[in-house]
Amino acid sequence: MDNCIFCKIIAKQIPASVVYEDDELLAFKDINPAAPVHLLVIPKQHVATLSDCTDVHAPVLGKMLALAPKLAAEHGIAVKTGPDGQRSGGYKTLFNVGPDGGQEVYHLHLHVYGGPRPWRGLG
Ligand code: DGP
Repeated sequence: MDNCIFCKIIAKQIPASVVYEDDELLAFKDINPAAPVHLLVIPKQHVATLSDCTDVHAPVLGKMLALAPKLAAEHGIAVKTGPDGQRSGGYKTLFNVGPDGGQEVYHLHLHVYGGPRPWRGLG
């Protein structure tokens, strides 16, 4: 898509701090992080919003979600379980969908937030 900022990142027409890339997906650091770790996972094929997704998008949506725990492990925010069974760490995954969902960039993206709190504007 000509006017899509995330398509331009995929095409390397504008810079981004890329943390993962394969044939279908790209992940990079959010330019305006709301948490100490704030990554975006996007499909390389342009889809504007989750609201446009159908069953045909299920495989790429699954890949996006499955990438989150791998990125979390690489960025030190994975859930850890201590010897007493107590969990620590962890992260939040989020799709903003449409205007009321707070979506500003219309190229499907999964937010991955983590790290020590407080985080900006997130529960
Ligand atoms: P959303 O509100 O869900 O559409 O979030 C879009 C996110 O995209 C927002 O957290 C800021 C981020 N973002 C916007 N433009 C750029 C950019 O050019 N580079 C990077 N790395 N992130 C961007």
